[in-house]
Amino acid sequence: MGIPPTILTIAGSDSGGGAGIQADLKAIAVLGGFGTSVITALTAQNGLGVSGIHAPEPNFVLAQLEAVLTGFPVKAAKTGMLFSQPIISALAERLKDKDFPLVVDPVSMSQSRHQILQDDAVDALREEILPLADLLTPNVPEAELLTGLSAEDRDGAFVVLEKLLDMGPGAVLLKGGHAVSWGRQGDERIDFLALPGQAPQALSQPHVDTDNTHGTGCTLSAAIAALLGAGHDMIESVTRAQAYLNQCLRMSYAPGKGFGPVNHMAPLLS
Ligand code: PXL
Repeated sequence: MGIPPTILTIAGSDSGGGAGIQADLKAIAVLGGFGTSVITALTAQNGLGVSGIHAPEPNFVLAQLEAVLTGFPVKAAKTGMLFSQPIISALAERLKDKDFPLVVDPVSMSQSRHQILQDDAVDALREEILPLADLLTPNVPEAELLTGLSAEDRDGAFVVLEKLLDMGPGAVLLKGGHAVSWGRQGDERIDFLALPGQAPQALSQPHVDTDNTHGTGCTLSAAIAALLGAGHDMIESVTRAQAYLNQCLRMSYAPGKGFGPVNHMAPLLS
């Protein structure tokens, strides 16, 4: 057995086990990576919602990052819940001279619509983190929050993609899904991948009818990072990660009250 590539997740903890760091480490392991983590915040959470958030001092977030970067040959990373402006600025300063691809999931709300990014952190995310991203993976509300524009219809979504690319990431994956008309085509659910100088590409997956969707965004971005770290190119990493998430949705279940998570183990069970 070769040594698995080290993948880093920089994100929040979900005590409910389905999103955040817990989702990321499971996805990374199943896709063949060795997962390391920098925990930006702790959420007290279950399938019904978030009841509390506690964030460490930015210096301790940085101490975790320093320990991982000096101890492991990180091959790819992702960011999820970054929570506050001071945490974002501290991370951005240290990540400036990274030599691995970075996937940025610009998480702002939990599935239960609890705000997990502070209002004054949006500018820091846009100005300090987006330029460091090789791929940005917003859903529609996050894309609208970052640009101040509507992505409800397809033309609007394309303008939003252009505007997001102008903010500096190497590529943008705008996640459509059921929430917008352009995200639904019969039984297919569509995301658009935009690379600079190219028309956005529609990447679709068959719809899975389930309420157990907790952690989908975290899982997708962690899976993309794991695949980039294993040496796949951007399109291959995104499409394989979408297929992995689709499998996880098909085998999802609710282990407790409320919305259940996706089943990260799916490829090992089928
Ligand atoms: O949905 C994104 C997300 C990210 N990170 C943490 C979360 C959630 C959603 O609940 O709890 C820690």
